[in-house]
Amino acid sequence: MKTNRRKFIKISSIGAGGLAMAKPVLNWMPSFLENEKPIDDSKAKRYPTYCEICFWKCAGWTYTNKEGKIWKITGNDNDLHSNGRFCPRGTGGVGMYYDNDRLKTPLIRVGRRGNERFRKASWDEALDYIAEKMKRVAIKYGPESLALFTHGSGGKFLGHLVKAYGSTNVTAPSYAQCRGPREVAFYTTFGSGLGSPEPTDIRDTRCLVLIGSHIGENMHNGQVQEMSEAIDKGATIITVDPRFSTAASKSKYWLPIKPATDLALLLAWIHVLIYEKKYNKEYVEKYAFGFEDLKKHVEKMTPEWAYGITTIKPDIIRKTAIEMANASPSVIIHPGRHVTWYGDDTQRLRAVAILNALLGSWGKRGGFYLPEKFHLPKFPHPKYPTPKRTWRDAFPDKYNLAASTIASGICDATIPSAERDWSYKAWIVNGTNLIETLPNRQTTLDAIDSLELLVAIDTMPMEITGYADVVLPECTYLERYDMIRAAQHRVPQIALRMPAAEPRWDSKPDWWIAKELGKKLGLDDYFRYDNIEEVLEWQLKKVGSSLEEMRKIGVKTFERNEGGLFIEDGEDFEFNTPTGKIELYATLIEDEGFDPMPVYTAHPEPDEGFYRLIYGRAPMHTFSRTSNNPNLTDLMDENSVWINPLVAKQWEIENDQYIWLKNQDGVVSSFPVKARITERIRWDSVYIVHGFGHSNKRLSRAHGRGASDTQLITNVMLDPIMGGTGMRGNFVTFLKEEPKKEEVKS
Ligand SMILES: Nc1nc2c(c(=O)[nH]1)N[C@H]1C(S)=C(S)[C@@H](COP(=O)(O)OP(=O)(O)OC[C@H]3O[C@@H](n4cnc5c(=O)[nH]c(N)nc54)[C@H](O)[C@@H]3O)O[C@H]1N2
Ligand SMILES: Nc1nc2c(c(=O)[nH]1)N[C@H]1C(S)=C(S)[C@@H](COP(=O)(O)OP(=O)(O)OC[C@H]3O[C@@H](n4cnc5c(=O)[nH]c(N)nc54)[C@H](O)[C@@H]3O)O[C@H]1N2
Ligand code: SF4
Ligand SMILES: [Mo]
Repeated sequence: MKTNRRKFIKISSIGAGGLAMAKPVLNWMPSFLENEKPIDDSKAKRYPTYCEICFWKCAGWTYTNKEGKIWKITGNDNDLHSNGRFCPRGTGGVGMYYDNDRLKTPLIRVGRRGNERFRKASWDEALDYIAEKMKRVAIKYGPESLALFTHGSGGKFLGHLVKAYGSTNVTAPSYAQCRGPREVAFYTTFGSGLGSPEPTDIRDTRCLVLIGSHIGENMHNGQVQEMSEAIDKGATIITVDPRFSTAASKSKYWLPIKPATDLALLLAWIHVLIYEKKYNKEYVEKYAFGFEDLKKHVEKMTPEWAYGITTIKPDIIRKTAIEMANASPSVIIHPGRHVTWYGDDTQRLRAVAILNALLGSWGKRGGFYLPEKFHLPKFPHPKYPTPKRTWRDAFPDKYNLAASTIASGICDATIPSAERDWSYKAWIVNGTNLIETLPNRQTTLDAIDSLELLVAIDTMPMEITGYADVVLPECTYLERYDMIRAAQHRVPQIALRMPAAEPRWDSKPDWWIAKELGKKLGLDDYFRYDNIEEVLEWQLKKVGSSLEEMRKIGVKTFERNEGGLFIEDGEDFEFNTPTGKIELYATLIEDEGFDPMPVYTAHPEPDEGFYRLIYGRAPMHTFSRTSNNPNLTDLMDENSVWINPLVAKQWEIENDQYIWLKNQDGVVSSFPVKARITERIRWDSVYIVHGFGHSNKRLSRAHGRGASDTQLITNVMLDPIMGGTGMRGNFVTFLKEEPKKEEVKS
């Protein structure tokens, strides 16, 4: 335990700046216990789970105390995602269970949509209502006009239901609002996307380059731990960020780049590596396609050229390029995760992929490993019907390289238009708060206005539930089974989630909701089991395990059987691209009519008196999902706006003064936000943590606290290659007085 404790403190010193991770546990208060139904068969006990507070999905244990009540959560020592240690959010997950603001019963809307007036309903009545509407939609418009938006584990069950019903429109904002561009960029370069967890071999890297990616505030557990290990082993960290992030504070080089210009820096680095002959020649000759074209392409993109664009000095650009080259192939230009920034994101990430290729890091120790995931057999069911239409029909000849459905695209295609002869008519929204998640809120509201059915399945009364016709309360991850976690990693591993308590109030798991709704839709054949344990037992037995075994061990590790973790030196290796090589020159992108090599284009800049709005994460919160969590609000209960002291002086804004933000389209933040005056941000930008400024009054701790970045993101820079929504082209100015109501648009 001693060594664990030491490491545990170390992670928090990269992350929450030393703030005690154990605080949420100590803070656990009996006053939350009202209504709790424990599983008290064995009193003090531990139950395996994997965390749902973010999508790293760390496996751990939920402990119950002597009364059999949920007490604390810790990591599972054998889990590759957590190495036995949870981040502050994961530890604070207990608060999600004890939050008395939770949704308690099914609700059916009364009156106008969005007026937030509901009546309580039984499950039977609520599901009958939904089934009736779904049947009508299928007859009138075809089942393809229903879409499922889902983020989180329960989506698997609902996805199955929706496909059985006849629609393939299953989408998550974690693609076109998050990692989509990097998946397309890496796929078109290396023939493989990245997935989650990213296969970055950070623990053994000698040089880690972070372009915006703010590990340490972005608390993806394994990465934070590996970065800490790499720093201990003397790795060089280079951070490119207009803000002095936590990662920047651990870096040898901080490059405070002018926002929106990263592609110029990346191209200049490529120039230096090629023209100063510092790239990994052997690797490139053996595996890469298009080197001569690339060389010609970047001929004039010198550090001096990039200096004028990025404000990063030429000698720093050269020095950092040489640092990377010296570490080759144990170097990682991190692809980042939330990469939908400026609309040319696929091309920026292509430049990141090309740099990694020139440095020979793909498939190499200390670079990118070749991940493997465990394949669990699928529980048998009849074939799904073939839909007449898919989401692609709404965008003929567009976004062909997008591998997943585009959430914002479905939203757009819900608003009737003369250009289309059909539009979406029904949404099921599970575990995603679209009002705070999709940019351009007015479009989301217009789409919702055009719907004949909106079902929201959530644990909390979030903004999206306020607009639903029917709200269904899901129980939290601590009160339910879900599908076995079988994520990729260095070796294949599976993890079980099981309940540690009975669901509070009248909440139910998604597997149950999908099955019962399926029955009411006459789809019984797709749900040939009485409960989820049967499905899990069937799957586990097929791979030589059992529920009984998994309940004891939580995670099970298997041997690799798809080849080595790395590409051996000199090994012949065929990449899954049209040329079978790493495509420095991307033929797939060229086939779609776009530049096969990334080209820098300048983006609009703020007018006088306006500042670029950038946003990111705080170590103790996940998006909007934790901002009401009683344990985590204790650590941070509102966001603040970071402003450079020069700017603050000019505006006569004091530290901690509450102000309002107004964007380029005249939208004013609904609530005031505290100013944080700090040298840690460039003068041309302001920064806020995403997930605050909640407008739903039922969130007793989060309502009205801080500002919502989403509300201020009304200008979207669309990625023409894959439909991602670039969200960092918005500019704000400051209002020191509360604006008159008529000025406030939403
Ligand atoms: N403005 C702005 N927009 C963004 C981002 C940003 O930084 N700024 N980030 C983007 C990124 S990277 C991503 S990945 C997306 C994420 O966006 P979302 O997927 O929408 O994530 P959350 O905001 O956490 O919303 C999750 C919802 O799930 C509910 N929930 C939590 N647990 C459960 C559960 O067990 N069951 C059910 N049914 N519901 C549950 C929560 O109460 C909440 O309403 O947002 C994107 N959009
Ligand atoms: N604690 C916590 N951790 C999380 C999450 C969470 O909600 N909470 N969410 C998870 C999810 S889904 C995702 S996708 C990831 C997102 O995490 P990352 O992929 O690390 O996020 P980024 O989009 O890189 O955005 C944040 C950083 O970009 C910087 N930035 C802004 N504009 C520019 C620019 O023009 N150039 C450069 N170089 N930098 C810029 C900001 O200052 C900030 O430091 O985090 C994950 N981890
Ligand atoms: S990183 Fe933290 S919040 Fe995310 S799954 Fe792991 S413990 Fe949970
Ligand atoms: Mo994300």
